[in-house]
Amino acid sequence: MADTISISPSAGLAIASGEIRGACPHDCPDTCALLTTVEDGIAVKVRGNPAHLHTDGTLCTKVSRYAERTYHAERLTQPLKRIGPKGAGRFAPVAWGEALDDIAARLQAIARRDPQAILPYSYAGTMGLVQSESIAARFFHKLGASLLDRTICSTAGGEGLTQTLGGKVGMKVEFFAEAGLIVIWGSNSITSNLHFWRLAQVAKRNGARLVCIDPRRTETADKCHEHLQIQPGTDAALALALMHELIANDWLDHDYIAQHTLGWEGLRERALGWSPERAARVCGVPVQQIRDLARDWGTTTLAAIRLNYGMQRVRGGGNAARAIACLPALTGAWRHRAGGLLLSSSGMFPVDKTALQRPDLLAGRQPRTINMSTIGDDLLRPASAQFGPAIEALIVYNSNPVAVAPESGKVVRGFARENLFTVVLEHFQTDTADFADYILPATTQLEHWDVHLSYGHTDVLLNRPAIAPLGQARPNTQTFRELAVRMGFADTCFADDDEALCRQAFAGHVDFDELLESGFASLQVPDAPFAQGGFPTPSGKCEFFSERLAWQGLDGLPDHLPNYEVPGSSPHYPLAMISPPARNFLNSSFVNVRSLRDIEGEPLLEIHERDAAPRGIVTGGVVRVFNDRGEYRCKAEVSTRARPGVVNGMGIWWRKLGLDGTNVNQVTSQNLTDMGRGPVFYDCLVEVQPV
Ligand SMILES: Nc1nc2c(c(=O)[nH]1)N[C@H]1C(S)=C(S)[C@@H](COP(=O)(O)OP(=O)(O)OC[C@H]3O[C@@H](n4cnc5c(=O)[nH]c(N)nc54)[C@H](O)[C@@H]3O)O[C@H]1N2
Ligand SMILES: Nc1nc2c(c(=O)[nH]1)N[C@H]1C(S)=C(S)[C@@H](COP(=O)(O)OP(=O)(O)OC[C@H]3O[C@@H](n4cnc5c(=O)[nH]c(N)nc54)[C@H](O)[C@@H]3O)O[C@H]1N2
Ligand SMILES: [Mo]
Repeated sequence: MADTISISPSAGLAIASGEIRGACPHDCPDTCALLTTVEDGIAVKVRGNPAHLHTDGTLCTKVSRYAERTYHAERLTQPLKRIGPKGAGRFAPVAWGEALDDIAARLQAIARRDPQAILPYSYAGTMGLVQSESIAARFFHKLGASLLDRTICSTAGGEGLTQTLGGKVGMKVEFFAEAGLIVIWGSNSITSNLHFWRLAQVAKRNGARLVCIDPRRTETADKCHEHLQIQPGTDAALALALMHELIANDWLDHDYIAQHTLGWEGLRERALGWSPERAARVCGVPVQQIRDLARDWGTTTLAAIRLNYGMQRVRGGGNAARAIACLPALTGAWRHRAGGLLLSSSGMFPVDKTALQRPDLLAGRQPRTINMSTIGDDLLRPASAQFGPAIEALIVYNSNPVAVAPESGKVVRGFARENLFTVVLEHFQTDTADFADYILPATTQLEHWDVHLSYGHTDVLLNRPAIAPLGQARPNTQTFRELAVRMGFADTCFADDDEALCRQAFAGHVDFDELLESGFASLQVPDAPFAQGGFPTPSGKCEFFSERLAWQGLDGLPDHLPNYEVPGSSPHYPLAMISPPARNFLNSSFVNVRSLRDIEGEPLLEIHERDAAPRGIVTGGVVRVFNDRGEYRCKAEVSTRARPGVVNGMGIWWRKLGLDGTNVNQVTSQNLTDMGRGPVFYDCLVEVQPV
């Protein structure tokens, strides 16, 4: 099956007809294997590859529309140059050569003063290792541009996990199907991790108990046996109370604790301070729910946690991930392949980042690092001894910061600076592209090579181009290669083609011929990776106590850190707001795909009857959601999906496709998490009024 046509790797283009193996590029744990049907050079259908275990022949609604997105009437197919005022979104076509000559000249002029005034801004629009940070990273390293701290999604939880387990490691996802208890924690799996949900369904049919921990009554919560609808940002309190009950009832694996953990005495003492009653008050759930979950966790042998990043977008996100990551070691759940925890599997992949990104091109320079989560403040910062030069040029690729970064009022003001030179590589004229001086058209996954790891399973996937680039679109790599030539970067690494880069990513670890042949290859990972300990921490143990954190002057033990914006702490803004993903969008991607936007309707705020009634808010009415940082308008839905006191502003709409040219990030803050310097999208107080 598949690849019935011959592809010329050197040309990098597919022609004619057939079925091409690829990989879904989107920022999602599932990383599906794709089969694209091509007829006369046109991609007519994209489906899930049935030969790939984790994809199992099924795609989500969004990606099954990938051809619609690719051939979208508004796809950018030629370079554009700004002709109107900044942010007005008015552009005229320009030749590639002219655009690149001018961009290179502008960057060179800035770099002569200080290359750190140039900043790349990218995230996971594509997760492909080649079209994200390969030639682009080499380019910015060679230039000596500011480095970007890529914190916008997962660094708090990632850091918490690393301090406790030693890395982004955990259970193999397939074994959730065999578990007897699955705790789905901070994850709306039906929306954001569909292929895991299929495994949870298998377990459920075999008698497993499913428990969901989420402030929102999600579609996933509806289908679990139990839902702990906690107050946002109280997960660590809940985890500590669970430990309290494990201790009080001696539901502990003393042998596992003695052999494979570090810091038990301290953790024990900390947990004993968290009675279920105390946690119930903090979390806002019945005490019996906490006791019941502790009993289930303590008495089920095959007990597994599917943790996701939804719980770490608050001040104490890193600590919360740490506390939760202690639970499987306490009961020895790791002894079994269907026990333990999975937040992210990405740390298990032996990616050769040094080969791809070539940090040696810095040649001893140590540019400053800018945190992508505070881009609003940083674009508005003047030069200073502490900050260094003001940011004068921004090259954006694989990201839509004007829509997705917090406190967008400031982000917009920053992007609107007349003295900021902005280049955006994109598929579409997004909110961010509106502010560009040049927009450069990029290829989609159907049009370029790439290779992928996954953060939800343990297979490497290869993506072959299925069709020729649309119009004049170019892979990100090609754009940076050509810029490198114009900047006079002579290093031979800038000549590596995309297939060569795909080979470099896992060289020596993954058989590239296997990837070429089947489109995917599984890593060799033990079924129960920590059955005998062997955590990749400095001590080799599960570190309840982290010396590395203590050295940094932080608490070595996990604790509950209340949100920056706890309900009750502000007289004007009584409601907590979370802004989780909408099912038919992927962050801000797909918002412009008509058929998907039609399903989502309009930007929506879910609000509980108890909060809606006194404010005169009714379903379908327009409301303004506001705080001191800004305001945005959307439609209200009075719904028990919201817990009293918490509103759910479903994300992440393109600002210009919303009701008033703003979106939910108008009200989120640039505060940072306890670990990992991440954003706190779900730690946000607002007021809501009918309009
Ligand atoms: N359809 C779709 N799929 C996606 C995405 C998307 O936008 N749309 N986004 C992708 C991305 S970028 C990522 S990072 C991944 C993971 O994406 P996540 O952002 O983790 O997405 P969800 O799985 O929806 O999990 C968020 C859940 O956490 C809940 N939550 C909010 N605050 C708290 C809290 O304080 N505690 C707890 N326990 N729960 C809380 C929310 O209500 C929501 O149901 O999914 C990816 N998959
Ligand atoms: N309020 C609130 N804000 C959030 C979140 C939330 O839950 N609530 N979630 C946060 C999270 S988890 C994340 S990960 C971030 C996501 O933020 P981003 O990584 O910025 O994700 P997207 O909004 O999907 O934007 C990705 C862009 O990359 C483009 N793109 C895709 N592939 C390519 C390519 O090959 N080349 C080029 N040049 N461009 C490409 C797409 O067209 C799209 O416009 O948002 C964060 N923002
Ligand atoms: Mo994310």
